[in-house]
Amino acid sequence: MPTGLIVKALSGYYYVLADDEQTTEAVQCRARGIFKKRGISPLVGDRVVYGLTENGEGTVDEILPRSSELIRPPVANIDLAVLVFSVTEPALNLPLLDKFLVHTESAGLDTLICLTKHDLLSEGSSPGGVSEELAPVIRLYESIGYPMLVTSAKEGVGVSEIYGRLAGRIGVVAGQSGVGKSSLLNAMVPGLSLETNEISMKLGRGKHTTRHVELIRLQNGGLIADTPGFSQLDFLQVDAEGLSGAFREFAPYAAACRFRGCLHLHEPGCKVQEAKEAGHIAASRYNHYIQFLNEIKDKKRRY
Ligand SMILES: Nc1nc2c(ncn2[C@@H]2O[C@H](COP(=O)(O)OP(=O)(O)O)[C@@H](O)[C@H]2O)c(=O)[nH]1
Ligand SMILES: [Mg+2]
Ligand SMILES: [Zn+2]
Repeated sequence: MPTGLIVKALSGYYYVLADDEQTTEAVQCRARGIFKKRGISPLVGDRVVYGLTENGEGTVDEILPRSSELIRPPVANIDLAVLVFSVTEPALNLPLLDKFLVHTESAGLDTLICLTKHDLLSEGSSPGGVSEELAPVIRLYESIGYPMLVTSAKEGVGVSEIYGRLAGRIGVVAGQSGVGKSSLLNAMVPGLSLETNEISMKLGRGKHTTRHVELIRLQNGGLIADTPGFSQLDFLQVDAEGLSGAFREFAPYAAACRFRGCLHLHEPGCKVQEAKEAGHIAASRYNHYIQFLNEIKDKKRRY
């Protein structure tokens, strides 16, 4: 039986791209009833075994083991999360960036941070360089170990770099609405014309509100999913201790805290707090950690 990749899920159908190179059209498939019974649903990004039925459609018969699974957006087997933030319009939102990073860390994903719409800042920037206000942000996240790209879909800056990092991998683009995700993809894929500036769509209530995820094929063997903007993420899967683990740069200090399970709040002998006081951990990162910790505790209280 043939194998393939689910590139789109819509209205109960799964669109499977065959692994054999002959076919380029995705096969429209239903999932077998057995999945529902087991409480499993196929996800975009799933590698599957499928069968063809007489009417030219198919059935997803088996889901091959997943390497990763995101709930929001619902995608499996992601290799790279591309987090898109505009430097302005909307303003760079570092709490949200840190929140996204908690998610990508706890899902075990590689992450690439793109700061886009750089053309809008260029007045104050040094020639060919990065504007002064961005430099410390870039330095901070690079020091933690996150690759950063400064991009502009409008001027085609940094687009081929994102493309190159997706070669042979499955990526997902995530970020607030209006930051320029679709514009970046349009700049990356010749002939692609994803709708941009979806604000008008949001206002038109009653319009099609189904937010589906679709993988777009790149010529270098990569696949990338655009996602509808989401400004809010909740921490359903992350608990208080997991949260600390999702702040990468805390790890060497957290390991030396006096108490096991230290939450780095006011505990004596907390090396994370010490590192923050000494400036080895950025105050912004520590503060966001505390903020998220409170959100997780609030959430727990409500259940
Ligand atoms: N100046 C400038 N505007 C951009 C850039 N990228 C996107 N935009 C604009 O920002 C708005 C939102 O872009 P869109 O791609 O729809 O964002 P999305 O909601 O994240 O997919 C649109 O009006 C775009 O034209 C950029 O690099 N520079
Ligand atoms: Mg978009
Ligand atoms: Zn501690």
